[in-house]
Amino acid sequence: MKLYDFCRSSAAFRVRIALNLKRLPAERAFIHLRRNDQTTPAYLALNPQGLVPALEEDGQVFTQSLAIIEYLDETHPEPSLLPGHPADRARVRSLAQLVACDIHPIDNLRVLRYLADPLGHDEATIGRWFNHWIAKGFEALEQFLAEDGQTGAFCHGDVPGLADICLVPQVFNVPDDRSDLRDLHEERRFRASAAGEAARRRIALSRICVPRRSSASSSRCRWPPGPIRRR
Ligand SMILES: N[C@@H](CCC(=O)N[C@@H](CS)C(=O)NCC(=O)O)C(=O)O
Repeated sequence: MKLYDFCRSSAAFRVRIALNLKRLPAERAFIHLRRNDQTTPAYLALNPQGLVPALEEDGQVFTQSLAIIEYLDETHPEPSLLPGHPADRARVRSLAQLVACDIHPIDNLRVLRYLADPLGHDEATIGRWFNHWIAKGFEALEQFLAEDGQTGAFCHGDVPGLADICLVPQVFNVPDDRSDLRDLHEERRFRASAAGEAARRRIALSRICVPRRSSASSSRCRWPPGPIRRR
C-alpha cells in the first residue's frame, strides 16, 4: 500500500490516522504541495484533481480521504471506524462531513491561492477568510457534540472513529497565531459544556496520532506554514 501524502495536508492526515488506528503499514510518497508537486504530469496521471491524499494498492489508485478511509475500514474491519447501527453511522458521517465537506474545502491551499491571485486579496484578508470558516464550523460542531448524549470520550461514544479522524487534523490546521480559535474549540467553550472532558480526550487522541516525521521530510516541511504566496 502506498500513500501519496504531505505532512501539512489535513486530508492526508485523516488517512494517516486511520492507518495508525488500524496498525496498517504504508509506504509514503511525499507530494510537496507548496512546491506544486501535485501539478506535475506524473501526479496528475494518478489523481487528475491534483490533490492529496491518494492511496495505491494492487495497481488501483483511490482518491478522496473519506472514500479511502471507508475502503480501509471495509477491507480491514478492526478496529471499526464507524458504529454498527445505521442511525449512529449517519451521525458520525455527518460530523465527519461537517469538517471534511463544509470547513476544509473552502480553506484549502488552492482556494487561498486563488484569493491572492487573481482576486488580489492581501494576507490579512485571506487570514480572516480562513479563520472565519473554521470558527463557523467549530461553533456548529461544538453544539452537535455538546448537546448530544451520544458524545462520549470521543465524538461518538468512547472509541475514536471517522468523526475524530476528521476533527483532529482540522484542529491542527488552526494557525499558531490564532490560538483563540483553537481555544474556542479545545477549552473555552468546551470547558463550560458537558463535553469538556470529551474535548480534552480528543486532543489526547491528536497527540497519539501525530505522524512521526522522518528527518528527510521534516527538513522539507515547514510547520507552521508560511504566508500564502502568489504562484
Ligand atoms: N476532498 C478531498 C480534499 C483533498 C484536498 O483538498 N487536499 C489538499 C491538501 S489537505 C490538497 O491536495 N491541496 C492542494 C492544492 O490546494 O493545491 C479529500 O478529502 O481527499
